[in-house]
Amino acid sequence: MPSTNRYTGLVDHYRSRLPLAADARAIALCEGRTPLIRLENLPRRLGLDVELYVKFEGLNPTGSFKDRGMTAAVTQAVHEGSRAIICASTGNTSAAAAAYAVRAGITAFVLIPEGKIALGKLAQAVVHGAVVIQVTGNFDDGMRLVKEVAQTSPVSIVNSINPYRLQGQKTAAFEIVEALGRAPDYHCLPVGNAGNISAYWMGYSEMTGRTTSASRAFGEKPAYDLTAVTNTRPTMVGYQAAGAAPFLRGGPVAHPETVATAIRIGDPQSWDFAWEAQRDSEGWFDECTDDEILATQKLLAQNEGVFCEPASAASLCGALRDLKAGKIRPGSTVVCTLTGNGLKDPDVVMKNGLAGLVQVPAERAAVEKALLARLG
Ligand code: AN7
Repeated sequence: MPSTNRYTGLVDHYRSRLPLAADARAIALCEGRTPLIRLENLPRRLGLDVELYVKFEGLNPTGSFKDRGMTAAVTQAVHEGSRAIICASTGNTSAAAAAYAVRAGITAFVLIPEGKIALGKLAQAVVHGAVVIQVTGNFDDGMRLVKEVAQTSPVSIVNSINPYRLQGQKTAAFEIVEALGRAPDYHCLPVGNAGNISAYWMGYSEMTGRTTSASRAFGEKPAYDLTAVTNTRPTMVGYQAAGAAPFLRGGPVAHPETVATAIRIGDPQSWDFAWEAQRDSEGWFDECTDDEILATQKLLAQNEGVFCEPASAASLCGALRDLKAGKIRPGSTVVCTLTGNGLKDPDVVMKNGLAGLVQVPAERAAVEKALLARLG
């Protein structure tokens, strides 16, 4: 237990609800406790009858939800004596792995796809001193290779096939139930490898005293606290990028393509867990085009002051569409997870971002003229 009330991170805070040894030293960066922001302008301007929140996971220490899973996975790996971790990544997992490895004093190996990774994420892996291995292939190739080399090399896999990753990530659902006093009616997420939607479903389920298949990876009745604090669970809704939508196609996609590089994944590792979430919550999967995703990223930034990365905007994009269509019941409470921070990938917004730039000589009159022309 921490010796003061200072919040140190989710491992110490939720230790009784996690399958970690009591004496495992938390490898932590104060991750978690991210804001649940109620959207005010967008629902009003769009005329939607909804209580709509975003869980802004971009405010975790490395700027994405991956920190939740990484603190748990690295805490366990170090407890087991591991000296090195490895992951394949579209960017955010590698950023988190790199940072938590530094914190633990161990080595991180990260396999990233050729090109197609946001520069900010690569910079994070580099600055934290991870060994960056660029694979001439995509994320799915990297994932396959990680599984192969981990069979013979002394490295711990910290992709979400590591069950401690989902354990850490389930705590986001705990925080939401605590903040709202109950579970939302709907929870919407972007889906890539499908670990996060599986983790939220586990978290919401455990808040009602139930288990899921992901919980039962730690035994039929897991040796951690399942005390019920609410009786309802949300309908889980997963949104994919149209060019990388295996859940819509019914099987792996060989050549995934999307501007939302974080979810450019064709062969999701948590396939069965995610279908369980869909089935048991009576939810659904849907897809968003790249244009819709980018438009939603901008809509959110320009109406609410929240800047998320493209992949994250998929959750809000789909939710707004399903709200307009009435597929999400009017009057509902809806939470969308914004998985990552927009600052990681400025290139995508700067492509057309300089179009509105106003250039003037360094003179007061010129600046005043520019102001007047825009004050209406
Ligand atoms: C911002 O970093 O898979 O469905 O290697 O970075 O749990 O995979 C990232 C995934 C959504 C999808 N939003 O979550 C990686 C990686 C952002 C992400 C997802 C990712 P999952």
